[in-house]
Amino acid sequence: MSCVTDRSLRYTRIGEIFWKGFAAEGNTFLKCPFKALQFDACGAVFLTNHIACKLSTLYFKNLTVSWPCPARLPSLVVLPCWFLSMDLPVIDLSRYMEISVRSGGAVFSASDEVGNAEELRALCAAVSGSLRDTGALLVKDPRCTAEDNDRFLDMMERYFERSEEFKLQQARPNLHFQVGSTPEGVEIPRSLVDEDMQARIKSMPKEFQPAIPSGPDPKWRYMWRVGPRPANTHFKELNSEPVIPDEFPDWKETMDLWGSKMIAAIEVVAEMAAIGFGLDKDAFTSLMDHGPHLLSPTGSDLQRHGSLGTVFAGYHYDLNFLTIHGRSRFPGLNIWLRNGQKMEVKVPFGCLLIQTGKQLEWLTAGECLAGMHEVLVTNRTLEAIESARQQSRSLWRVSSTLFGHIASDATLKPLGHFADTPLASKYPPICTGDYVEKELAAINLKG
Ligand SMILES: O=C(O)CCC(=O)C(=O)O
Ligand SMILES: [Fe+2]
Repeated sequence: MSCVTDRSLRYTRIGEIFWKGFAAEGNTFLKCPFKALQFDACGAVFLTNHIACKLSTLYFKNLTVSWPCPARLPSLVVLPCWFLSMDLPVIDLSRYMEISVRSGGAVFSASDEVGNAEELRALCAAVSGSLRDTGALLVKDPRCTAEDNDRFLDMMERYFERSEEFKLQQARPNLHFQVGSTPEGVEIPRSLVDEDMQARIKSMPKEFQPAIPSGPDPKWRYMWRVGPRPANTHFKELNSEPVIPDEFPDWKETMDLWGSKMIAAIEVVAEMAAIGFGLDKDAFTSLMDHGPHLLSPTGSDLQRHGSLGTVFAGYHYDLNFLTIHGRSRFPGLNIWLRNGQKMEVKVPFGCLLIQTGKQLEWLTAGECLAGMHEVLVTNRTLEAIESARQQSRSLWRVSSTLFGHIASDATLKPLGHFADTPLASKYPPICTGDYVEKELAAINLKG
C-alpha cells in the first residue's frame, strides 16, 4: 500500500484527530513516503511531531486526513480500517468501563484526569468511526467469557438437533415469531423482496456482489427475550412473554446469563458510540431501556445444507439498533463496508462482533448506515464441517446473535446535531414499534 499525492483523485475526509495517550502494542511501520508514519493493528496512525509540524494534510487514495492547524500537533490519527487492511479494529471495552466506574459514570467529569479524557475520546471515536465506515466492530468484554458462550452453544445445538415436531411447539406465528422458534423456510431475506436493493446489487462490481438467494432462508431461529419488559406498551406482540421449551431445565438460566452479558456489552458500545458521534453519553442507551432485546440464535443444519455456496441468511440489513454476535463454531458471515467492499468476517477468539442496524441509521440520519451482510457456506465453513465430523461434534451451525433494540414505544428520529444534517428528512419521526412491524411484514414474519 502506498500513499498517493495525486490531487486529481477524489479525496474524502474521514480521518479524525486525537491527542497523545492512546497507544496500541505491536505497531508496524508501513512503507510510505512519510517515514514517521506508524500504523497499529487497529488501523490507527501515529504521526511524529516532526511530520505534523510540516504538514496539515495527508493525502491517500480516496482519503484525505487533515487537522485544523499545523501548530497544534496531533499525535494520533485514526483511519478507517478498510483503508489499511481487511481486519476490523478490536476495541477492548474494559478500559472504558474502568475509567467510567472510577469517575462514577460521569465519563468526562471535571475531576477526571486530562489524559484519561483524551484516551476515552480516542477510544469512543474509534468505535463510532468503525461503525460508520464498516458497519461493524470487534470488541472484547471481559464479562463475556468463552465458557458462557460455549455453554449457550452446547444447549442450542441440543435444541436444534431435536425433531421438527418438537421445535414447532415453540413457534408463535401469531406473535410475529418474536418469541420462540422460527422454522426454516419462513424468513425471507430483504434482497429477495426489495427491488431497490436488487438494483443496487446489480450495480456492484462482480467480485463484491452477494449470493442471490432464490427463496426463504433455510435456517431455524430461536428468539429469547432478554431484560425487563415494559409494563405498558402499544406493541404487545413485540413484547410478549418468553417461551421455554420442555425438557431443557437450564434453558432460562443459560439464555439469561449469555443474553444479559451480551446486552451489557452492547450498552457499553452504545455509550461509546454516542460519545464518539458527539451526542450525550446516554443518547442511545436511554432509548434502549425496556427495549425488546432478543437473543436470537440461528440454527442451520449443515448435514442437509452444507454444500459450498448454500445461503443461510440472504443479503440483508438488521432492522434493530445494534446486533452483537458471540462466536459461532462455523464461519460464513460476509459483511459489506460503507465503501462497497465485501469482507469475510473472522471473529478472533474471545471477541464479539457488533453490527449496525437500521434503527442506528435512523438515529444518526444515515451517518451510520445499517450494515449489509449475508451468511453462507464458504470454504472456511467446509473446513469447520470437516473438523467437526472428525471430532463427532454437532453439525448444526448455531449463531450467538443478539438483537439490541430501541424500545417499541420510543420514537425513532435523528438525534442531536444529526437532526440538522441534509439527509435528516429521509428519516422522519416514527414510532419504533410501527417501524419494526413494517419490517417484519416485509420479511414474512408478520402476517
Ligand atoms: O447466522 C448468523 O451468523 C447471523 C444471521 C443474521 O444475519 C441474522 O440473524 O440477522
Ligand atoms: Fe442479520
